[in-house]
Amino acid sequence: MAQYTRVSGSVGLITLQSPPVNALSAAVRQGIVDSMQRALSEPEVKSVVICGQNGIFSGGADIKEFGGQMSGPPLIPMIHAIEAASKPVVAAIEGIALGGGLELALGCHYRIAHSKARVGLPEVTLGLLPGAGGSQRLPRLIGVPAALDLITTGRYVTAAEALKFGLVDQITDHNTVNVAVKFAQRVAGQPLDARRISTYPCLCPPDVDVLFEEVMQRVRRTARGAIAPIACVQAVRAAATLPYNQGMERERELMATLFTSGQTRALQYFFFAQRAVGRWSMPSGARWDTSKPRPVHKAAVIGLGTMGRGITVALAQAGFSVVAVETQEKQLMEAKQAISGMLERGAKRRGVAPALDKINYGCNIQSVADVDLVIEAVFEDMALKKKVFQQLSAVCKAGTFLCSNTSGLDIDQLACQTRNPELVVGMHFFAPAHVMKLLEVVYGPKSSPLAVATAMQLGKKIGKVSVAVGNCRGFVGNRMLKPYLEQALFLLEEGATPEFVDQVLEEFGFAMGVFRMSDLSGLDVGWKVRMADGLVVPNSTTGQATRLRQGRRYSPLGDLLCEQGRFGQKTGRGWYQYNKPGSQVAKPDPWLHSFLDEYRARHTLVARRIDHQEVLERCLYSMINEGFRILEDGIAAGPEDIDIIYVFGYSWPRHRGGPMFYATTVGLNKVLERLEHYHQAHPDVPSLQPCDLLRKLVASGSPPIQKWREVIKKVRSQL
Ligand code: 3H9
Repeated sequence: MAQYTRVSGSVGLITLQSPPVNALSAAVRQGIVDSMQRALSEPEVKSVVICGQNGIFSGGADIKEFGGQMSGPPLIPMIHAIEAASKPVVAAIEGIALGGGLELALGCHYRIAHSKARVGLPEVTLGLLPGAGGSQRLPRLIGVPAALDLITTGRYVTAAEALKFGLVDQITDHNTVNVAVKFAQRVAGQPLDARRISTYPCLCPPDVDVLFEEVMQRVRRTARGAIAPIACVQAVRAAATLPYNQGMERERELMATLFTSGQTRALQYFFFAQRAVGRWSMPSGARWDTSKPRPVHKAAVIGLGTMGRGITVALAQAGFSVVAVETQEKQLMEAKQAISGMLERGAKRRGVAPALDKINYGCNIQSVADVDLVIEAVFEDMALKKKVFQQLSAVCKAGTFLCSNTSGLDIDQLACQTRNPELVVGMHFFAPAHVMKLLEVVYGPKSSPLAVATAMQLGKKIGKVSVAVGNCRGFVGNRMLKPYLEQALFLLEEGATPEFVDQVLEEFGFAMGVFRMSDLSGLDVGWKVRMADGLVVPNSTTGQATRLRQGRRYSPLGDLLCEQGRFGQKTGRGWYQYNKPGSQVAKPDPWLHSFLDEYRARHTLVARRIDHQEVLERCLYSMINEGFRILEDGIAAGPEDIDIIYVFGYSWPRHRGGPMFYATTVGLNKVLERLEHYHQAHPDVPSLQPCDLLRKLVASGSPPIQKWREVIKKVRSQL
């Protein structure tokens, strides 16, 4: 709702009241309409101020209303009525004015912002455009280039930046509402014609066509199939080329197209999923709201390879004191230099001082004795990690949390090396660790809710999206990657090329196809793991046994490449060829094509024509099937956890919501039917066998994803 009061005798004050972010729900819109009518009809009132309660102007349209029947007064005419009002209306912006919230402020005649406020039009991140006049008013107020930047990226700007753009008229460090009320008294009675943004001409640079062309090209390149950024450019172009009313008509048409696209549904699901993962729970019943974290002041990182360096930077940048330990003298010197460089570059970008003094380096594990939490990031080798955990347990003060950055090893085995296994959890960062948003917090059977809560909170403080997951081989992300990689290799055996498989996956929206990604991360990483698992048979040549391991189909293609020293980008050869080692420009490699031909001939495999659909279905549905198994096993508490991990950690296209949400858009029955089909064709590939949970969901009528947890609970209780 919105509360109306009269202040200082002549100012009508409208306060938006809809906690927590004063979203513009039907009740709020009705409140604004009623309050405006009152303010305009009361002769004593000479001007109006609109503000939000609890120091927040507004987080925009109420996203929860999008799925259902719209009720209450619509936003667009409401904002037009404010702009057309005969008395000056001043927006008092505290906290945030986002999306529809900023559009409401743009309908006001003046905008006063607190210096700590942030404003923006983030609709594009929800698969929409600023559809309450924002796409037409913003370019008229701040010019086409700046408006294109804000609307196509959805980025927020500080009050100071907003002032520079001319987006707000004044900023203040004092009580914004009081300042706005005084301002409103001052401007009462002044003419308003020059204050109505919809009447402004849209100022364009002389080369505006070139600008739109360039922006459109950039947006298409980075959108990876998302349609909202393109619609945003089209809407701003309408502002630049059409009279306001026609521009509004174009905004409405584009908005209608976006609203009916599946993409906005996926992105809205994703918005709520990001918040849902913070409400973690463990199979023991421990939960986010009943488990208190312990404060961490000082942390340590053990092992300063690529991951350890990134983790050290992430911690220092967030203000933590860090003890960074590397036992090899040469590595330590190199790491020091690299970390300082990363901190300096980051600080320059953010316009702050580099946090160099937050880090103390050491070459001895004894130097971590007094820290509150340790993150071990040594080489991915169980024996080595066990030794480190034994040492840490002996050295650290009582109560220190011991965390491992392993990407898939058994947390329980590490916990068993320590005196306090309840203080051990996994903190699986993704490379580069100071950039990538995802953190898997892995709890073992002995991990305490205190340890999980502390790791989750630490993740939040260093700007990560943290997801609590159970302990199993590969946790959630890498466990699901396995069948995906496996299918990609089988497709090569059956006739596809790496370029074709990658092209299909990139057209789907992945930043990188599976083979380009393998080349980037290094083929030798998986090779070592497979060797440790006893899967690699060196110099394997022919015979059915070569393609069968431990009773299931196996492709030795990756192993054969590694035997040739083809480890990917770092060696200049992998699934592709590169100009030189370390280069990132992948080119198809004729050698690889003949190698595949010879391989098929040796194994009497007849190459067949494989189409887009088969690549997508086999790679994605086998991965999704593993996701259902993960839910069934209780490794992830809900589908949102999996989807967040895949979007933030594995470049799954956000506008498709994540693998589990994507399954709902395909239709669970179709996913099941196709898995059955492929499993029949490949009975020696267990990852294609549909899992029980998927069957149960289909049998119970494919409920919406928000209801899956109930079915999962039932399935688990039957186990
Ligand atoms: C729009 O405006 C369209 C128009 O152009 C045109 C229409 C015709 N609605 O994030 P938090 C909930 S599109 C409903 O944890 P923070 C959120 O789910 C909108 N609910 O807090 C959470 O609920 P719960 C454009 C909303 O302090 C709670 O509030 N606006 C909305 O870290 C707290 O949120 C946006 O895209 C909403 N608009 O961050 C802004 N916003 O506690 C979206 C939040 O049950 N919002 N909730 O989990 C945000 O970016 C952040 O929430 C914000 C606060 C920065 C505001």
